[in-house]
Amino acid sequence: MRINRVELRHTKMELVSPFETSLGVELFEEHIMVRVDGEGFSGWGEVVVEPTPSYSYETLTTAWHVLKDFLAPAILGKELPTVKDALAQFAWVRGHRMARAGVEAALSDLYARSQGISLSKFLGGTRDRVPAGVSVGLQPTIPQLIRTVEGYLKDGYKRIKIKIAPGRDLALVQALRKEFPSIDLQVDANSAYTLNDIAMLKKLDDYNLQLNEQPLGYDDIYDHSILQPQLTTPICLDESIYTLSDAAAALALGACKIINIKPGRVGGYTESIRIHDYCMKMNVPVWHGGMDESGIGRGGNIALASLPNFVMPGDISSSKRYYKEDIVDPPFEIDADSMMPVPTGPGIGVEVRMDRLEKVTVAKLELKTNA
Ligand code: OSB
Ligand code: MG
Repeated sequence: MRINRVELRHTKMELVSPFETSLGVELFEEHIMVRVDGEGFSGWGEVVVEPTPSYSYETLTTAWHVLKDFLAPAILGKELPTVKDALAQFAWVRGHRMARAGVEAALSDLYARSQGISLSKFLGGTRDRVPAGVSVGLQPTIPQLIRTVEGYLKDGYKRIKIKIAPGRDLALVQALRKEFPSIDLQVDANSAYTLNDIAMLKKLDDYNLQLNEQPLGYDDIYDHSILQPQLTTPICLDESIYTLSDAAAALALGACKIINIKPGRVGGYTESIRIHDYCMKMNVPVWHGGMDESGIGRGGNIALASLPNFVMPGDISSSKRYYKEDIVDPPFEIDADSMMPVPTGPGIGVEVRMDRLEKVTVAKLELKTNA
Protein backbone atom coordinates (compact mmCIF):
# COMPACT_ATOMS: atom_id res chain seq x y z
CA MET A 1 0.00 0.00 0.00
CA ARG A 2 1.24 3.42 -0.96
CA ILE A 3 -0.35 6.39 0.82
CA ASN A 4 -0.67 9.22 -1.70
CA ARG A 5 -2.90 11.64 0.18
CA VAL A 6 -3.72 12.66 3.74
CA GLU A 7 -6.57 15.00 4.57
CA LEU A 8 -7.16 16.68 7.93
CA ARG A 9 -10.46 18.26 8.92
CA HIS A 10 -11.10 20.26 12.06
CA THR A 11 -14.77 19.56 12.76
CA LYS A 12 -17.22 21.15 15.15
CA MET A 13 -20.41 19.28 15.99
CA GLU A 14 -23.14 20.45 18.36
CA LEU A 15 -24.07 18.03 21.14
CA VAL A 16 -27.79 17.31 21.67
CA SER A 17 -27.34 18.42 25.29
CA PRO A 18 -24.50 20.11 27.20
CA PHE A 19 -22.01 17.62 28.65
CA GLU A 20 -20.77 18.71 32.08
CA THR A 21 -17.99 16.95 33.98
CA SER A 22 -15.69 17.98 36.82
CA LEU A 23 -13.53 19.48 34.03
CA GLY A 24 -16.20 21.89 32.73
CA VAL A 25 -19.14 22.05 30.31
CA GLU A 26 -19.05 21.20 26.61
CA LEU A 27 -21.71 22.31 24.10
CA PHE A 28 -19.78 21.19 21.01
CA GLU A 29 -17.23 18.54 20.18
CA GLU A 30 -14.30 19.77 18.13
CA HIS A 31 -12.19 16.92 16.81
CA ILE A 32 -9.90 16.27 13.85
CA MET A 33 -10.94 13.77 11.17
CA VAL A 34 -8.07 12.12 9.35
CA ARG A 35 -8.49 10.61 5.91
CA VAL A 36 -5.73 8.56 4.27
CA ASP A 37 -5.90 7.49 0.62
CA GLY A 38 -4.03 4.76 -1.18
CA GLU A 39 -4.58 2.48 -4.16
CA GLY A 40 -8.08 3.81 -4.72
CA PHE A 41 -9.26 3.25 -1.16
CA SER A 42 -9.86 5.73 1.68
CA GLY A 43 -9.61 5.20 5.42
CA TRP A 44 -10.96 7.41 8.21
CA GLY A 45 -9.91 8.09 11.77
CA GLU A 46 -10.90 10.57 14.48
CA VAL A 47 -8.51 12.48 16.71
CA VAL A 48 -10.37 12.88 20.01
CA VAL A 49 -8.72 16.07 21.23
CA GLU A 50 -10.50 19.01 22.75
CA PRO A 51 -9.78 22.70 22.20
CA THR A 52 -8.27 22.98 25.69
CA PRO A 53 -5.69 20.83 27.53
CA SER A 54 -8.17 19.64 30.19
CA TYR A 55 -8.82 15.90 29.91
CA SER A 56 -5.49 15.54 28.13
CA TYR A 57 -2.51 17.83 27.54
CA GLU A 58 -3.16 17.53 23.81
CA THR A 59 -5.27 20.20 22.11
CA LEU A 60 -6.68 20.78 18.65
CA THR A 61 -3.67 22.95 17.86
CA THR A 62 -0.98 20.56 19.11
CA ALA A 63 -2.61 17.63 17.30
CA TRP A 64 -2.98 19.58 14.05
CA HIS A 65 0.69 20.56 14.24
CA VAL A 66 1.92 17.04 14.97
CA LEU A 67 -0.31 15.52 12.26
CA LYS A 68 0.67 18.07 9.62
CA ASP A 69 4.38 18.39 10.35
CA PHE A 70 5.37 14.90 11.50
CA LEU A 71 2.83 12.08 11.18
CA ALA A 72 1.44 12.72 7.70
CA PRO A 73 4.85 13.45 6.09
CA ALA A 74 6.22 10.24 7.68
CA ILE A 75 3.78 8.01 5.79
CA LEU A 76 3.17 9.90 2.55
CA GLY A 77 4.56 8.39 -0.66
CA LYS A 78 6.12 5.31 0.90
CA GLU A 79 5.43 1.67 0.10
CA LEU A 80 4.00 0.37 3.37
CA PRO A 81 2.81 -3.25 3.14
CA THR A 82 1.15 -3.31 6.58
CA VAL A 83 -0.19 -0.91 9.21
CA LYS A 84 2.75 -1.95 11.36
CA ASP A 85 5.16 -0.75 8.68
CA ALA A 86 3.28 2.56 8.53
CA LEU A 87 3.35 3.02 12.32
CA ALA A 88 7.08 2.31 12.35
CA GLN A 89 7.58 5.49 10.27
CA PHE A 90 6.58 7.66 13.22
CA ALA A 91 7.38 5.36 16.14
CA TRP A 92 10.06 7.90 17.12
CA VAL A 93 7.40 10.49 18.02
CA ARG A 94 6.98 10.66 21.79
CA GLY A 95 3.58 11.33 23.36
CA HIS A 96 0.88 13.03 21.26
CA ARG A 97 -1.07 9.81 21.54
CA MET A 98 -4.42 11.15 20.38
CA ALA A 99 -2.85 12.44 17.16
CA ARG A 100 -1.05 9.13 16.59
CA ALA A 101 -4.19 7.13 17.39
CA GLY A 102 -6.17 9.07 14.77
CA VAL A 103 -3.62 8.13 12.11
CA GLU A 104 -3.52 4.50 13.20
CA ALA A 105 -7.33 4.43 13.06
CA ALA A 106 -7.40 5.87 9.53
CA LEU A 107 -4.66 3.49 8.36
CA SER A 108 -6.41 0.48 9.91
CA ASP A 109 -9.70 1.42 8.24
CA LEU A 110 -7.85 1.83 4.91
CA TYR A 111 -5.98 -1.48 5.07
CA ALA A 112 -9.11 -3.36 6.23
CA ARG A 113 -11.13 -1.83 3.38
CA SER A 114 -8.42 -2.70 0.84
CA GLN A 115 -8.64 -6.32 2.03
CA GLY A 116 -12.45 -6.23 1.96
CA ILE A 117 -12.77 -7.14 5.64
CA SER A 118 -14.33 -5.42 8.63
CA LEU A 119 -12.15 -3.45 11.02
CA SER A 120 -13.39 -5.78 13.77
CA LYS A 121 -11.97 -8.77 11.91
CA PHE A 122 -8.82 -6.82 11.03
CA LEU A 123 -8.17 -6.09 14.74
CA GLY A 124 -8.96 -9.60 15.95
CA GLY A 125 -12.51 -9.01 17.20
CA THR A 126 -14.51 -12.09 18.10
CA ARG A 127 -18.02 -10.82 18.77
CA ASP A 128 -20.83 -9.49 16.58
CA ARG A 129 -22.24 -7.11 19.21
CA VAL A 130 -20.74 -5.37 22.19
CA PRO A 131 -22.28 -4.34 25.54
CA ALA A 132 -23.19 -0.65 25.58
CA GLY A 133 -23.74 1.85 28.37
CA VAL A 134 -24.25 5.58 28.62
CA SER A 135 -22.19 8.31 30.28
CA VAL A 136 -24.39 10.95 31.90
CA GLY A 137 -23.00 14.42 32.49
CA LEU A 138 -23.55 16.46 35.65
CA GLN A 139 -27.10 17.85 35.64
CA PRO A 140 -28.25 21.20 37.07
CA THR A 141 -30.42 19.55 39.77
CA ILE A 142 -31.00 16.11 41.27
CA PRO A 143 -34.60 15.83 39.94
CA GLN A 144 -33.19 16.62 36.50
CA LEU A 145 -30.53 13.92 36.91
CA ILE A 146 -33.25 11.41 37.78
CA ARG A 147 -35.29 12.43 34.73
CA THR A 148 -32.25 12.22 32.47
CA VAL A 149 -31.29 8.76 33.74
CA GLU A 150 -34.90 7.65 33.42
CA GLY A 151 -34.82 8.76 29.78
CA TYR A 152 -31.69 6.74 29.05
CA LEU A 153 -33.16 3.67 30.77
CA LYS A 154 -36.23 4.06 28.53
CA ASP A 155 -33.89 4.31 25.53
CA GLY A 156 -32.66 0.85 26.51
CA TYR A 157 -29.34 1.48 28.27
CA LYS A 158 -28.73 -1.13 30.95
CA ARG A 159 -25.63 0.52 32.42
CA ILE A 160 -25.51 4.10 33.63
CA LYS A 161 -22.34 6.02 34.44
CA ILE A 162 -22.72 9.41 36.08
CA LYS A 163 -20.16 12.14 36.36
CA ILE A 164 -19.44 13.34 39.89
CA ALA A 165 -17.51 16.32 41.25
CA PRO A 166 -16.77 17.65 44.75
CA GLY A 167 -20.06 18.61 46.41
CA ARG A 168 -22.02 16.86 43.65
CA ASP A 169 -21.30 13.25 44.53
CA LEU A 170 -22.83 11.32 47.44
CA ALA A 171 -26.26 13.01 47.22
CA LEU A 172 -26.49 12.16 43.50
CA VAL A 173 -25.69 8.51 44.09
CA GLN A 174 -28.09 8.31 47.04
CA ALA A 175 -30.94 9.84 45.03
CA LEU A 176 -30.36 7.56 42.05
CA ARG A 177 -30.15 4.45 44.21
CA LYS A 178 -33.42 5.36 45.92
CA GLU A 179 -35.14 5.79 42.57
CA PHE A 180 -33.44 2.88 40.74
CA PRO A 181 -32.32 0.35 43.39
CA SER A 182 -30.97 -2.29 41.04
CA ILE A 183 -29.57 -0.62 37.91
CA ASP A 184 -25.94 -1.11 36.94
CA LEU A 185 -24.45 2.17 38.14
CA GLN A 186 -20.94 3.60 38.11
CA VAL A 187 -19.35 7.00 38.74
CA ASP A 188 -16.58 8.98 37.03
CA ALA A 189 -14.85 11.87 38.83
CA ASN A 190 -12.29 12.73 36.13
CA SER A 191 -9.60 13.20 38.80
CA ALA A 192 -11.56 15.62 40.97
CA TYR A 193 -10.55 14.23 44.39
CA THR A 194 -7.49 13.70 46.57
CA LEU A 195 -6.75 11.34 49.44
CA ASN A 196 -8.23 14.02 51.72
CA ASP A 197 -11.65 13.00 50.36
CA ILE A 198 -11.32 9.43 51.54
CA ALA A 199 -14.30 9.65 53.95
CA MET A 200 -16.74 10.54 51.15
CA LEU A 201 -15.18 8.00 48.77
CA LYS A 202 -15.69 5.29 51.39
CA LYS A 203 -19.36 6.25 51.80
CA LEU A 204 -19.90 5.50 48.11
CA ASP A 205 -19.19 1.85 48.99
CA ASP A 206 -22.73 1.60 50.43
CA TYR A 207 -24.41 2.05 47.03
CA ASN A 208 -23.38 -1.02 45.08
CA LEU A 209 -21.46 0.81 42.38
CA GLN A 210 -19.83 -1.27 39.66
CA LEU A 211 -16.79 0.94 39.74
CA ASN A 212 -15.40 4.33 40.65
CA GLU A 213 -13.54 5.79 37.65
CA GLN A 214 -10.41 7.89 38.11
CA PRO A 215 -11.20 9.48 41.48
CA LEU A 216 -7.66 10.86 42.06
CA GLY A 217 -4.90 12.61 40.09
CA TYR A 218 -4.99 12.37 36.30
CA ASP A 219 -1.39 11.20 36.22
CA ASP A 220 -1.39 9.29 39.48
CA ILE A 221 -1.01 5.60 40.17
CA TYR A 222 0.51 5.65 43.66
CA ASP A 223 -2.30 7.47 45.54
CA HIS A 224 -4.84 5.18 43.90
CA SER A 225 -2.86 2.25 45.27
CA ILE A 226 -3.30 3.76 48.75
CA LEU A 227 -7.02 4.29 48.16
CA GLN A 228 -8.09 1.00 46.53
CA PRO A 229 -7.44 -1.28 49.55
CA GLN A 230 -9.63 1.00 51.68
CA LEU A 231 -12.64 0.71 49.34
CA THR A 232 -14.85 -2.21 48.43
CA THR A 233 -15.89 -0.50 45.17
CA PRO A 234 -13.41 -1.36 42.42
CA ILE A 235 -11.41 1.59 41.13
CA CYS A 236 -11.18 1.83 37.34
CA LEU A 237 -8.37 3.92 35.90
CA ASP A 238 -8.90 6.07 32.81
CA GLU A 239 -6.69 9.20 32.61
CA SER A 240 -3.58 7.72 34.24
CA ILE A 241 -3.18 4.72 31.90
CA TYR A 242 -1.23 5.71 28.78
CA THR A 243 0.68 2.51 28.12
CA LEU A 244 0.86 -1.20 28.83
CA SER A 245 3.60 -0.35 31.32
CA ASP A 246 1.21 1.96 33.20
CA ALA A 247 -1.46 -0.75 33.24
CA ALA A 248 0.99 -3.35 34.52
CA ALA A 249 2.25 -0.96 37.22
CA ALA A 250 -1.28 -0.05 38.32
CA LEU A 251 -2.31 -3.69 38.61
CA ALA A 252 0.91 -4.74 40.36
CA LEU A 253 0.47 -1.94 42.91
CA GLY A 254 -3.22 -2.69 43.44
CA ALA A 255 -4.19 0.81 42.29
CA CYS A 256 -7.25 -0.44 40.39
CA LYS A 257 -9.18 -3.60 39.56
CA ILE A 258 -10.58 -2.55 36.18
CA ILE A 259 -9.16 -0.60 33.26
CA ASN A 260 -10.92 1.73 30.81
CA ILE A 261 -9.33 1.53 27.36
CA LYS A 262 -9.60 4.43 24.93
CA PRO A 263 -7.44 4.15 21.82
CA GLY A 264 -6.99 7.95 21.71
CA ARG A 265 -5.59 8.06 25.24
CA VAL A 266 -3.14 5.18 24.76
CA GLY A 267 -1.97 6.09 21.24
CA GLY A 268 -3.94 3.71 19.06
CA TYR A 269 -5.30 0.23 18.51
CA THR A 270 -1.93 -1.49 18.83
CA GLU A 271 -1.32 -0.24 22.39
CA SER A 272 -5.01 -0.79 23.23
CA ILE A 273 -4.74 -4.43 22.18
CA ARG A 274 -1.51 -4.90 24.17
CA ILE A 275 -3.30 -3.60 27.29
CA HIS A 276 -6.39 -5.68 26.49
CA ASP A 277 -4.34 -8.86 26.08
CA TYR A 278 -2.34 -8.26 29.24
CA CYS A 279 -5.48 -7.64 31.31
CA MET A 280 -7.06 -10.77 29.86
CA LYS A 281 -4.04 -12.80 30.94
CA MET A 282 -4.29 -11.25 34.42
CA ASN A 283 -8.06 -11.88 34.66
CA VAL A 284 -8.72 -8.17 34.84
CA PRO A 285 -11.83 -6.95 32.97
CA VAL A 286 -11.59 -4.00 30.62
CA TRP A 287 -14.21 -1.84 28.96
CA HIS A 288 -14.15 0.62 26.11
CA GLY A 289 -14.35 4.28 27.09
CA GLY A 290 -15.53 7.08 24.85
CA MET A 291 -14.66 10.64 23.93
CA ASP A 292 -18.03 11.72 22.51
CA GLU A 293 -16.90 10.62 19.08
CA SER A 294 -18.73 11.11 15.82
CA GLY A 295 -19.62 7.97 13.87
CA ILE A 296 -16.08 7.84 12.47
CA GLY A 297 -14.44 7.34 15.86
CA ARG A 298 -17.40 5.35 17.16
CA GLY A 299 -17.04 2.82 14.35
CA GLY A 300 -13.42 2.25 15.37
CA ASN A 301 -14.36 1.99 19.05
CA ILE A 302 -17.00 -0.63 18.34
CA ALA A 303 -14.60 -2.68 16.23
CA LEU A 304 -11.98 -2.62 19.00
CA ALA A 305 -14.58 -3.39 21.68
CA SER A 306 -15.44 -6.59 19.82
CA LEU A 307 -12.23 -8.15 21.21
CA PRO A 308 -13.02 -10.78 23.85
CA ASN A 309 -11.92 -9.12 27.12
CA PHE A 310 -14.08 -6.00 26.68
CA VAL A 311 -16.53 -7.70 29.01
CA MET A 312 -18.01 -4.69 30.80
CA PRO A 313 -20.39 -2.32 28.98
CA GLY A 314 -18.56 0.50 27.20
CA ASP A 315 -19.24 4.22 26.84
CA ILE A 316 -20.46 3.26 23.41
CA SER A 317 -23.87 4.81 22.92
CA SER A 318 -26.16 5.43 19.96
CA SER A 319 -25.22 8.28 17.60
CA LYS A 320 -28.37 10.18 18.62
CA ARG A 321 -27.30 10.28 22.27
CA TYR A 322 -24.62 12.75 21.13
CA TYR A 323 -25.65 14.34 17.82
CA LYS A 324 -28.88 15.17 16.03
CA GLU A 325 -27.29 14.07 12.79
CA ASP A 326 -24.22 11.84 12.68
CA ILE A 327 -21.75 12.14 9.81
CA VAL A 328 -21.96 8.43 8.99
CA ASP A 329 -24.70 6.33 7.46
CA PRO A 330 -26.31 4.40 8.94
CA PRO A 331 -25.98 6.02 12.37
CA PHE A 332 -25.06 3.72 15.26
CA GLU A 333 -27.92 2.46 17.39
CA ILE A 334 -28.06 0.03 20.32
CA ASP A 335 -30.40 -2.95 20.14
CA ALA A 336 -33.10 -4.03 22.59
CA ASP A 337 -30.53 -5.79 24.82
CA SER A 338 -28.36 -2.67 25.32
CA MET A 339 -25.85 -4.11 22.86
CA MET A 340 -24.24 -2.32 19.92
CA PRO A 341 -24.10 -4.40 16.72
CA VAL A 342 -20.62 -4.58 15.18
CA PRO A 343 -20.75 -3.62 11.48
CA THR A 344 -19.70 -6.38 9.08
CA GLY A 345 -18.94 -4.25 6.00
CA PRO A 346 -15.36 -3.32 5.02
CA GLY A 347 -13.43 -1.14 7.50
CA ILE A 348 -15.56 0.69 10.06
CA GLY A 349 -18.52 -0.60 8.06
CA VAL A 350 -20.41 2.67 7.69
CA GLU A 351 -20.34 5.32 4.97
CA VAL A 352 -18.89 8.74 5.75
CA ARG A 353 -21.47 11.22 4.49
CA MET A 354 -19.35 13.85 2.78
CA ASP A 355 -22.24 16.32 2.55
CA ARG A 356 -22.73 16.25 6.32
CA LEU A 357 -19.01 16.21 7.03
CA GLU A 358 -18.60 19.29 4.84
CA LYS A 359 -21.21 21.15 6.93
CA VAL A 360 -19.32 20.55 10.19
CA THR A 361 -15.82 21.20 8.79
CA VAL A 362 -14.17 24.33 10.21
CA ALA A 363 -10.78 23.94 8.52
CA LYS A 364 -9.34 21.51 6.00
CA LEU A 365 -5.82 20.64 4.89
CA GLU A 366 -4.72 18.35 2.09
CA LEU A 367 -1.24 16.79 1.99
CA LYS A 368 -0.21 14.96 -1.18
CA THR A 369 2.66 13.28 -2.90
CA ASN A 370 3.63 14.46 -6.37
CA ALA A 371 3.36 11.08 -8.04
O1 OSB B 1 -13.81 10.52 31.34
O2 OSB B 1 -14.70 8.99 30.21
C1 OSB B 1 -14.42 10.18 30.34
C2 OSB B 1 -15.92 12.23 27.46
C3 OSB B 1 -14.87 13.08 27.19
C4 OSB B 1 -13.72 13.00 27.96
C5 OSB B 1 -13.62 12.07 28.99
C6 OSB B 1 -14.67 11.22 29.27
C7 OSB B 1 -15.85 11.31 28.51
C8 OSB B 1 -17.05 10.53 28.76
C9 OSB B 1 -18.04 10.36 27.62
O3 OSB B 1 -17.33 10.06 29.84
C10 OSB B 1 -18.01 8.98 27.09
C11 OSB B 1 -18.80 8.84 25.80
O4 OSB B 1 -19.99 8.57 25.86
O5 OSB B 1 -18.20 8.97 24.71
MG1 MG C 1 -13.39 8.74 32.44
